[in-house]
Amino acid sequence: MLSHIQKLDPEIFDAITHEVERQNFKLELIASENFVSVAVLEAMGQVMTNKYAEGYPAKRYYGGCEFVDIAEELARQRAKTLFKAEHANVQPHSGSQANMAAYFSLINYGDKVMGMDLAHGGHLTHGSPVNFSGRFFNMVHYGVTRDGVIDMNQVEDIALKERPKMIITGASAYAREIDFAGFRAIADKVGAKLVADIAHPAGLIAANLIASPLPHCHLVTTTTHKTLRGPRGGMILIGKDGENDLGVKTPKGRLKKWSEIVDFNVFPGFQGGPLMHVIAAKAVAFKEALQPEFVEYQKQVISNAKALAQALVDRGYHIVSGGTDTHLMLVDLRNHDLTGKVAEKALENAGITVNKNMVPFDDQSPFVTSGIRLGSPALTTRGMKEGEMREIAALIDDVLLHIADEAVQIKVRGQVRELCERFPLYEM
Ligand code: DSN
Repeated sequence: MLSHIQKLDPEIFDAITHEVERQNFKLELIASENFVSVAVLEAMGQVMTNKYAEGYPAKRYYGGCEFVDIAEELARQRAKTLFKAEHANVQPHSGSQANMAAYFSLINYGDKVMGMDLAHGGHLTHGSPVNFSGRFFNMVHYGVTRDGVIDMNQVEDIALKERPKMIITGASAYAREIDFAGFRAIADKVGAKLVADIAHPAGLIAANLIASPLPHCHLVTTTTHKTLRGPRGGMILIGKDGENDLGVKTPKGRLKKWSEIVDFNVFPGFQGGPLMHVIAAKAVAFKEALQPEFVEYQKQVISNAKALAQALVDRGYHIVSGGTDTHLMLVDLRNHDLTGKVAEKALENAGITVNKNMVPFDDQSPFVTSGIRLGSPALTTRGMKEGEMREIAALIDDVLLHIADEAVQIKVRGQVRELCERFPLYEM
């Protein structure tokens, strides 16, 4: 494996080899990460990377697209089947670019948009002032209550007061199911368009384990690499396509359908040539996600997250909102007198990879934070179950209770390695 890179570029070969080792022998608890199959890896590492294919299948600006057309058409069809969608655009290079195309498909520059506060679990592209969303649009925010949950009455009050043109729902660090039907009722009340960003729970939604936003939203955006377990990338879905009543201006004049306006905004709006090797890998991942084993996997993702959350609660940790309905949880470390930054570092030294994360009503900066976010998708892919989650809670507790004790970190690192060896991942 990788023998050509080894010969040509030993530095990159070494970096990749060390990364394979890191993934194999450390505990990956970052909620937005997963391990793709070797079939998905193969699809990404093949010659479709060489091909320019601006445009869409059967309507390209380049010759020689007959085979990449097959890949993109399969990816689109499989995505539609998986999410019960009438339209899928599989070209966005990332979730952020999918979101950017979604904003400009539904509203105009400068319009008012309501999104979840980043500090309460939202995403950068839901209105952070340092992101395009906060710079190009007039953003207002909703958050969670002191109990850590979204209160739909509060969301409605803010929407009625602010009257946004668009509402973007979805989150990066929210452990509970989102009431998409409730969001649609509020959007209709104020005449707003509704977008759901399902980057985090997309796999759980595809497996029908939590409610789908597709019937309720004008557009749905996602990444393809989190719970969905595909290659790194983005996608836009439309539950029910229809006549565009939006009045969004394009240099092409008034496009007839929402699918047309979305496709126009992805290419040529914000992107040039699509990454055809990644689109082929998306198709492979969607095929995997259509198999019955994928549903079993997602059920285990949720059971594992619940088991980990409960084991941490039993050890005295405060989980925001008290638990999880999904694949992730947010641990508020204030009752342990720890910051997220210190905890992330100590856990990393012990072979446990997590990310520091703001908790609602945090008084620490985003670089320090009072919490850590944990997720079960990657370890569930390795085959770990509830018993291993309880073992991992004990390892986390050991490190955090002895935060400055390097000997404990070294001991736990050994235990982590043993645990990982029981669940082999990639061949070296
Ligand atoms: N940065 C991703 C996450 O970790 O949730 C979201 O884009």
